[in-house]
Amino acid sequence: MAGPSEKKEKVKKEKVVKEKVAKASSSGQKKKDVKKETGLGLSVKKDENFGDWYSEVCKQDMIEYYDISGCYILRPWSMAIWEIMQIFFDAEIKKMKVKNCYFPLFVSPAVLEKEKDHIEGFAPEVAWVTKSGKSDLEIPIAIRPTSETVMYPYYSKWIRGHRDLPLKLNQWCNVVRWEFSNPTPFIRSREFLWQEGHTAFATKAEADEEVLQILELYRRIYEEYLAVPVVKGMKSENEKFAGGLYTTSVEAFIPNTGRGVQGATSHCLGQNFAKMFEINYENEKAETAMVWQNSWAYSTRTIGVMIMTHGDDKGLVLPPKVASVQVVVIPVPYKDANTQGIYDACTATASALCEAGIRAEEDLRDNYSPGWKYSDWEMKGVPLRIEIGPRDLENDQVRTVRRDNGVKEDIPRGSLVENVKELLEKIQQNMYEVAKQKREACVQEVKTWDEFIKALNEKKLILAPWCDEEEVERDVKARTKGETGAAKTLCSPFDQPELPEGTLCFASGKPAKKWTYWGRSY
Ligand code: 87F
Repeated sequence: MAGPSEKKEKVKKEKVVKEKVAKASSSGQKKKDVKKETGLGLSVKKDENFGDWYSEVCKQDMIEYYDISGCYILRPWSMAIWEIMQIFFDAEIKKMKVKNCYFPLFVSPAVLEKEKDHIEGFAPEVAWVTKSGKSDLEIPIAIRPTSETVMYPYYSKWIRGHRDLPLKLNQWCNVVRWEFSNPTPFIRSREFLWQEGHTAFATKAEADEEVLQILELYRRIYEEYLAVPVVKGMKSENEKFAGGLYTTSVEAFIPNTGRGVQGATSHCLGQNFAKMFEINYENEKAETAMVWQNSWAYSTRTIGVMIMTHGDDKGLVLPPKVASVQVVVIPVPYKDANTQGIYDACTATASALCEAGIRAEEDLRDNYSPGWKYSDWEMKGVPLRIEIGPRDLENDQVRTVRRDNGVKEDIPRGSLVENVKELLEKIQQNMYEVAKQKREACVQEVKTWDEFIKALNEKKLILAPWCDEEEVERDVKARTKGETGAAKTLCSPFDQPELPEGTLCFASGKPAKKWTYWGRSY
């Protein structure tokens, strides 16, 4: 039992904590109050202040800021996008015989530090739980930043003979990395959602093949779902996952900031972890052999890349394939025209679309004008708007308005479903094409250091012949260090342009080995 003085101490401490909490939340409140109340529409333009534009767009419907820096609430509007990608990817990896599992969030220090080399550089980002209630834990517990060290002791246990291979597991989970550089919703947050796949094979050839199969799925998520063009390629020795053998990635590019962004990674770990965790098996010849491993992940960062790529001065622009509402139907009543008839037509239109598998919704709110609703749904990024007014009712048609390019078209109600399906496909395709053109316009081939610096200052995505030496990449980083971050390699594209005999490295003047993309990055 606590004595009176201890009790007093407890009350005092609780008061301090309460005050701290109140202060933290009121300062958050203040920020909100100060923010200009803009009503509908954004207060910043994408071209004028990209950073503010991005956070404003995110804050409209996708996320809510939280009272812990770098942590964000994913609201239904963004979570739905995550779920749609999840359904696609989960089904695809199941076709590849990958099975889902779930490992604990907590990692003991012994397990976390088992693989010293790999954890060393990352150590400052690991978050620890040190208390339960008011008492210190005897041994602090880490929160997973990734799960290699969590999972692999059990791979060692579960893999005994060649019949246990391949072992292909995936988990959908959250991870925590206590980042210190500026947090950005979706792009860099301290907690994020991802899938992490961890597989083990008898041969390197099988592992190599899977690395590329997974990378192709990541390309499809970006290009087919998010309508974001990406480059598939190999990471440099400096930029690969240090614990692995080689790293492949899909890389996106944000023209407004001139920054590359690593979209997802698929690593071949080689036998490094197998050695460390003794993941051995008895092969057909009854010899002891070591497994070959891969790991791969994509995260909620995908959503941020999509927002940055397609959003405009009116707000979000969602690709139809990931939009939780693909079509919104808005009544446009006019004076004493047949208002009920218009409302009924809207409901019927949305139902017909839903029945055909299109995600449609009618907006019958009677406290907003049609114009207000147009802006509201434009801000939310809904790909297609349907308007129904007295004239449309009369002509047995509806008016469609595309979010991506504003094009209006009247379509007969008789062919509603086919026409809308076609329009959604066109929007999806067009969004990809436009994004690709914008990216292509930023690609700059350079041959010399001067050209490189000029292109870097012009926010280009730089493609340069490189000698592929670690020392040279480090040197480029050092020579380009500035307020906006240093330039580094993004990847060497698998699709290599021709490299004529005698081409020299732009940075070292040594013979070039390959073309590599360079730039500042997120
Ligand atoms: C931060 C703290 C501790 C990245 C970290 O990419 C450890 C790490 O290991 C860490 N940040 N990494 C590399 C993650 C590699 C790998 N893990 C599985 C992936 C794909 C999924």
